[in-house]
Amino acid sequence: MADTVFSKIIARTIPARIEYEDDLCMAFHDVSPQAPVHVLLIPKQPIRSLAAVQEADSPLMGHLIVVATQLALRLGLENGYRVVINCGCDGGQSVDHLHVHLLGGRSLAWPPG
Ligand code: DGP
Repeated sequence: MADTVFSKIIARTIPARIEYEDDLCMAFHDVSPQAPVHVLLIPKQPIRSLAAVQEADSPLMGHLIVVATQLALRLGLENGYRVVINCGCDGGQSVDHLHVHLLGGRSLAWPPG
């Protein structure tokens, strides 16, 4: 898989506001926040997109969701939040490294554009 901006953030060759890190994943603040809290959670393993996830990735995907809920608590999103994974062109994915958006801190409209 080609290097993306997110692998460079994992390697710390470009800076990011890192909020959380463990052996499997990293969370950092989005450079272009769409809500008062907008954190991206990425696996360190470079999976291209949600469409590339395999059965064997189930524990990793579960871990990402659990960490997202813990970050939501830590970041004060007690009124609720949204967890989004954009996939492919029509899904609005712009970086080819699977990432989970955690958005909150305001009331979020539905449906998305
Ligand atoms: P998506 O459209 O779902 O692929 O979201 C990609 C997000 O990544 C988008 O909200 C902007 C964010 N992003 C892109 N480049 C960088 C970067 O260099 N640093 C950080 N922190 N976020 C980035």
